[in-house]
Amino acid sequence: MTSTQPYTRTPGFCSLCKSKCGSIMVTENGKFVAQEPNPEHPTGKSQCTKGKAAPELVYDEQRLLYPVMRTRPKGDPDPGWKRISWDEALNLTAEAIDRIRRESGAEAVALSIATPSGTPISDDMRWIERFANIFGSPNVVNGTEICNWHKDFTHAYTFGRGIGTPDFEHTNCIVLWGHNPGATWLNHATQTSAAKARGARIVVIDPRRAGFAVDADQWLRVRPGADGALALGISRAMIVNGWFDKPFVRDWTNGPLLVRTDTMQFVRAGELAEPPADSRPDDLVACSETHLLAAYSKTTRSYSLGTDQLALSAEVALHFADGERVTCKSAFKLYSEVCDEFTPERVEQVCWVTASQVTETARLLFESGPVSYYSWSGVAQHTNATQTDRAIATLMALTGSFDAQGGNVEFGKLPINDVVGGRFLSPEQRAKCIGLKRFPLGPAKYALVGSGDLYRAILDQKPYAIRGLLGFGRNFLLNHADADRGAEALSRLEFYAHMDVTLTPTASFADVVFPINTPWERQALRTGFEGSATAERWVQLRQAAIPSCGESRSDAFVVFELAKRLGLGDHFWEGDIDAGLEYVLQPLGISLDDLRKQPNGISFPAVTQYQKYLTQGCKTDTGKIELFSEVFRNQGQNPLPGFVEPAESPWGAEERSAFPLVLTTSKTAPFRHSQDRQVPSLRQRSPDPEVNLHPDAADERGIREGDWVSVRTPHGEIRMRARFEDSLDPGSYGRSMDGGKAMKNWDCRGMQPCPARARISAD
Ligand SMILES: Nc1nc2c(c(=O)[nH]1)N[C@H]1C(S)=C(S)[C@@H](COP(=O)(O)OP(=O)(O)OC[C@H]3O[C@@H](n4cnc5c(=O)[nH]c(N)nc54)[C@H](O)[C@@H]3O)O[C@H]1N2
Ligand SMILES: Nc1nc2c(c(=O)[nH]1)N[C@H]1C(S)=C(S)[C@@H](COP(=O)(O)OP(=O)(O)OC[C@H]3O[C@@H](n4cnc5c(=O)[nH]c(N)nc54)[C@H](O)[C@@H]3O)O[C@H]1N2
Ligand code: SF4
Ligand SMILES: [Mo]
Repeated sequence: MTSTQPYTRTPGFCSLCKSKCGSIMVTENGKFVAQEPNPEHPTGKSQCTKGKAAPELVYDEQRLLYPVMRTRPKGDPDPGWKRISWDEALNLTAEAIDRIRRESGAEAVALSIATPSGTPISDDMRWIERFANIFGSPNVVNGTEICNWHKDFTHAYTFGRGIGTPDFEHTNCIVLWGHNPGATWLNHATQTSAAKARGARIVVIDPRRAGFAVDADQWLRVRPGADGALALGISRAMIVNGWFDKPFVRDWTNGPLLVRTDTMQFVRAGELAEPPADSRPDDLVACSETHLLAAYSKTTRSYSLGTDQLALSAEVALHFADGERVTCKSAFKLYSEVCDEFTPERVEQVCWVTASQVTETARLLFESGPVSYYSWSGVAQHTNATQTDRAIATLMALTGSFDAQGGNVEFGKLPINDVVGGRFLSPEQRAKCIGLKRFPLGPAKYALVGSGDLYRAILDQKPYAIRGLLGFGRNFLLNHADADRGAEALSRLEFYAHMDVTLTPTASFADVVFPINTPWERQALRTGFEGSATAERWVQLRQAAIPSCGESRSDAFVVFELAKRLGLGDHFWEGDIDAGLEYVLQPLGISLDDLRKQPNGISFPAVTQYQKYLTQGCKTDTGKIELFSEVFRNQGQNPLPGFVEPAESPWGAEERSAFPLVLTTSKTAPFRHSQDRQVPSLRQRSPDPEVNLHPDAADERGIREGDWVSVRTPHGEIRMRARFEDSLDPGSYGRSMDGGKAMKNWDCRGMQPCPARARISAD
């Protein structure tokens, strides 16, 4: 490209997926012609095929370019879309949700949001969440239950914060646990490769040998959904061989604290016949190797004895003030007892990983610290994700790398004004979140709702009726379980407005659909990229490379306009999005204009503070990393990590012969979830929905490579093309690459979350 050509090259960033790669947007005579990597940007070293296909996404013929409303009944195969003006669409929507709010309360209107890790909705997510809070709805469906619940939320029950970021620059060992960054997070993959090149060890836990598994130091081919047992088994090997950071576990986990074995609650000093000296009644209690009792204050997070005197593994019979004598064990001892059940031999049987690999991995983690890790969809999409996460998190606590250089850290975030505004949602409204009663520790605690709960509220009015939905992209029918029930629920909504780039199967149940533009047609402010200390302190305003196609607009525009019509304009800068963004930036002392002048972004000095727990403790109930969670216990959950067999596994199922295979899922590099199948350069890389299976499993069924086959679960059926993959477990295992989501297969409803029991047969 030379300067004589009529090209303009503007720095931006690609927001199509989690990676948020710094990019250069190229236009030619007002037409967007290319997106290229931007090596000067902290996340811009490389670009994937989807990023490269950006112009095809922009000029895609399937795009919705005008607002439309339906003219035919819901459920009719043809919604009879009629073009309407933006004003009509906005007025109709505002009137409908205002009416529902007046009649049934704001909680009767739910919001759904597409994933910010696989769509550019991240550009405007803050405004959608702000709208939910200010409008007053505690019912936001964002898919956390099948995506990130474990790593971002469950993790906090153990560590007081989410998984954080692997400190790629300093780590000596990276564990990829159900995460395949080569296909899903380019910036993570680039940094993992760099760490590997300078000698970091790589451990991959994945049922298939993909990405970094190919030449990992350890690749553990786990049975889908059996990760919890594997984690407990590795922990056991670390404990029995002494391959763990004992001083760290003693000082910074709640391992030394004593638990009554009769009630499974922490011992309180006040209940003891002879409380430790100088203790307060609500202090917790630990003991020394010689059974001298020590008080622990949750407030000061300190013991009355030096921690070097504390016994980590303790069992004592204590006299209580009510005259009872109760056996009490330290949390670490209880945890070790759970792990003890998972001998290498048992793990081999349950997890399909060899016994020797369990021990070798435990030793490798001990010898190659500091250890960092990332765990994502491979763990998230199972019914046992919460307990599996507890098992993985407590295993990682044993390494002592938590928040240390080279471990998983929280890099310093930029001080910006929060506009999401959780404070606007009153405690009374929060308490109305539809899943809260059933799962008080789950997503509902954060005013988030699973699709199952949404469908129940719409169809069964339980706990009350959801009557309206504002759908920001989320494609329920292709990405969530039980699509038939989903379709039924969506068709029963009194009012449903959907915002999308294209008319999806989910949108076909809407009353009104708003056309949303693509990232290259809109401005977006990003305050902090992920993956490194420098990236976290990078602020950039992406400018629109071209005007929006047709009448498409951003999600922010929809939100700001709806707010005005609902009398909430004062919370939305009376419709002035730039004013809102200026407010976000205020504490940084920079303006949008400053950012416009520096389109590559502005970097703020990166200061990484490691081991913050040394001064601040952990934001958990006991102020320490929780091997034992009284919070879980008090809600009737297992206070200790444990292995729970996933609900849909054929393991132990009665009618195993009907569905003998284990089906799981993974993402493919060219596509994001239900998207991108219409993009020619991407589709040619994977023209058909594919199921991978071991050649022996195929042979048994008379299936040849490339055959169309039926994949059945107890819930539904899909046709896919068979691809052989000899890295999979040979006996009884198949894997769906494309869980019923190809655009050409919009009618493939009914796939369940994984692992599912499945049967694969020749067509
Ligand atoms: N079988 C199977 N199911 C899965 C998964 C799997 O791996 N296998 N993965 C699960 C995971 S991790 C997730 S996060 C969910 C994802 O579930 P969804 O968030 O529903 O994911 P997508 O299919 O990417 O749908 C996003 C929709 O948003 C639209 N869209 C794109 N850009 C924008 C925008 O800027 N604004 C708006 N308003 N809309 C936009 C797209 O056109 C598309 O219709 O799926 C889950 N379901
Ligand atoms: N190209 C592309 N990139 C994406 C997305 C996309 O759709 N396409 N989606 C974005 C989103 S929303 C998300 S959540 C992330 C997810 O990013 P990843 O977590 O990397 O996504 P997956 O490929 O679903 O799962 C990771 C690995 O888990 C393995 N796996 C399957 N079952 C199990 C199991 O039971 N145990 C273990 N240990 N592993 C298992 C799969 O074989 C796969 O290699 O990707 C983001 N980036
Ligand atoms: S990995 Fe690809 S799709 Fe994701 S942000 Fe980077 S270029 Fe865009
Ligand atoms: Mo996700």
